Amino acid sequence: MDRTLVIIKPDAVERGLAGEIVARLERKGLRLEAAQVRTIDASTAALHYAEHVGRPYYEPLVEFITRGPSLILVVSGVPEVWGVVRSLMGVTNPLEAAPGTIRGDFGLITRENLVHGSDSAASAQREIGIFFPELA
Ligand code: FUP
Repeated sequence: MDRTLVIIKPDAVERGLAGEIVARLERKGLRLEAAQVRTIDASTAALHYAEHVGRPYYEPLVEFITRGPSLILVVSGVPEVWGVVRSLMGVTNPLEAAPGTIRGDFGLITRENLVHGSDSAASAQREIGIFFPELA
């Protein structure tokens, strides 16, 4: 899969970091294939985060991701591009994410960790289908 889904989450949009995050993806050499500012609704969030249903953080996670506009992207540029995006993002907990990564440079809170990137080629295909069915 040569494309992956990126969500620049409501916290990043609220903080004016969307451009910085897009710039990091572009400077790495990745290309934008689709981009849309959208407030994710509850049913779309439930589809996207289906694997997290039942976890203690699930309800607040859905509340967070639906609270305001996100910038949703499809990016390409290299085979297994999902892995490139994941390395630019850093690990889930921003306190543990390496400096130089998006989460390591800009975050403090696990729930509000600025950015989502698909975690496999199969996830990329599934998630692009949720947000950009016309590209699937
Ligand atoms: P990641 O793949 O790094 O985005 O992280 P996960 O798929 O494990 O989790 C998805 C989102 O759930 C995270 F971005 C933040 C949230 N989360 C929590 O709020 N608390 C947790 O303990 C784990 C995840």
